[in-house]
Amino acid sequence: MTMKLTTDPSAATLLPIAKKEGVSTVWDRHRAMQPQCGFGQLGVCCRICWKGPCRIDPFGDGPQRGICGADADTIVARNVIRMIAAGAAGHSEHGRHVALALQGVAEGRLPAYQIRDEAKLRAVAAKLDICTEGQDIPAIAAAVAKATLEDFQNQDHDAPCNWIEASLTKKRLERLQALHVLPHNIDAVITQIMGRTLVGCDADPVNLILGGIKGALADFDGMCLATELSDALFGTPSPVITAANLGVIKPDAVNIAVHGHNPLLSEVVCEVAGQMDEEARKAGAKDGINIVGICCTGNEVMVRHGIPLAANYLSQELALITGAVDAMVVDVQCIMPSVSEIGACFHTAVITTMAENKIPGATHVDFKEETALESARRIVATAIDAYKRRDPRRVNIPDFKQTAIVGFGVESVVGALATLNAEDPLQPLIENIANGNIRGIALFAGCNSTQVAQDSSFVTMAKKLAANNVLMLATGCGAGSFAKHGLMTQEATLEYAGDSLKAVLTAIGTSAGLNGPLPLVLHMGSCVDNSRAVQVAVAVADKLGVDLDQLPLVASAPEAMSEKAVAIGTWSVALGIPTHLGTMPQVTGSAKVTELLTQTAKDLLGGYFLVELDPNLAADKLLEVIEERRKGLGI
Ligand code: CUV
Repeated sequence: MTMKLTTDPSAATLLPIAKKEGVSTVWDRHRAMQPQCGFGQLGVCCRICWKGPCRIDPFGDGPQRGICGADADTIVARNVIRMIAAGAAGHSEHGRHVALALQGVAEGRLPAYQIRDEAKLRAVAAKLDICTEGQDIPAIAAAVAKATLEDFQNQDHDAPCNWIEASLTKKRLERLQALHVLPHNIDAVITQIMGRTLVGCDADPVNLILGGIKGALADFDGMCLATELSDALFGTPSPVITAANLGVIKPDAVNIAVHGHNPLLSEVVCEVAGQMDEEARKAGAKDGINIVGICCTGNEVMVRHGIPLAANYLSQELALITGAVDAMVVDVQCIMPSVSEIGACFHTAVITTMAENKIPGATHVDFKEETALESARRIVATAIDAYKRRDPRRVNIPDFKQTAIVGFGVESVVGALATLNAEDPLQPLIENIANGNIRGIALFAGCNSTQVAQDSSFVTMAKKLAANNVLMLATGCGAGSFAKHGLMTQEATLEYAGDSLKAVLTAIGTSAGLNGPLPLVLHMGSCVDNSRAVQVAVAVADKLGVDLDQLPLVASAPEAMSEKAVAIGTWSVALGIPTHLGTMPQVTGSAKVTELLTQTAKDLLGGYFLVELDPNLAADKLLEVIEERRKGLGI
């Protein structure tokens, strides 16, 4: 039974305990929800006004138009672009927080933060075309923050956002400009989507989808700036050896799980935990404080500091069922509201921190950048207090953890390649792609979903692509899956990589001082860090003088579920990348929208969605796409 729900080995220990304790998990609720609403699955349910809800009969017998006259194409298109708007809002709100924090640091207002990576800040300034000559670090930070915040303020429709302009190939920008889908202002574009999808507004599915693509590109803009400014503030990732899965929770430590997305909170919690370690020991925790990560906050601190990852999305509740998490500190996004109830079943303090993200039953510690240290101290003290209430008889920490070598940002990938060719670091990568040692590159991203046995599609696809010599990058819960299942190890490279891929990864890893190959899948970070993968692709495309839609590059979200994944997938398509989805998107109630996203997009943008629920077939299809692209390049 367990294996149908999840392939995470720690679930086999913990699900029976959940049952015994009377705790319902995401999988219980999924089962209770069956059968799920078919109209919703097809995207033909419209709740945009309250003459409705309306739904279109997919079999053609019942109503083909809603009460206002909207047909399935209009309804599906409106629904999907509202998802994009929500996803873009989440990512760019995260980005805005980081940009405002950078501004605060520049102005000396935020004692908890500093510019930890000055070189990165300078590189970002150069990228944004900001002159830094004779400027000190605070002045550069101020100028970078200003240029970034313009992406939320610019009112000139013809002037694209600064970050997107600095982040794509020239050809791609021209192509997107010609379609009028380059965003000029993240907030405005999101607002436009909400406005044009009101009752009685935009009814043209093509026009709606183009508006959605613009929203998705605003999402991309928000991600680029979130990633790069976080690097400047908190450090740029470099390879680090750590571990993943629930076995990283320690029986004799005060365990604090940081969960959500935004590093502004988790970074300070990590720092303060170090300072309060002695207090935890005094409370009886002989291993002091142990921070573990969940979801993308987990990925952020994992790639920057080697903090171990306890869980990806679907196993967040299992972390609590170990009975050994003393505090779960959450910020924004992907936090199941059920965690407060489960925490209450045990001794766990579930702590919300963001004014706009509260959960009934959780403790709220208001987090503001200005008073971050105080809040973090309160959070850590709450965890130590909770630890004192922990019942050791209810502790069940599964004995599963895997080593994971993580932290492959653009800088570290280029740095590793530079050990082979210092003058022209990209050359070895390009050579190996051209000669076929590496057939292509696949970026795995996105969530877990209860529609797929947790992690199974990620792992199945990765093993097949590896055997076929595809270089793999990963972010988000995809990265979490691979880390938990041991695919971010050198052993995995030796076991699963095809011969030529193995040879390349070994050559790079060895010359970069790793004493063996690079791991089979390179962990690039959180969801916003998908922008890192694009940066690598843009560098390769620029060097070859081609556009992104010519590269043997594919993306896959085999277990996607979040509206954010809809936004990411759509910009991926807009950048020219064939993008696989392994869960059924809620658009199939409109043949027109489905065709737009899976076929017309190919002509307009070069990228397109490819939906395949079977991970084996999906891998085959991506391999075919890669070969087609190679042919196009004549390699
Ligand atoms: Ni942002 S969005 S479930 S945590 S990847 Fe994980 Fe990643 Fe999806 Fe959420």
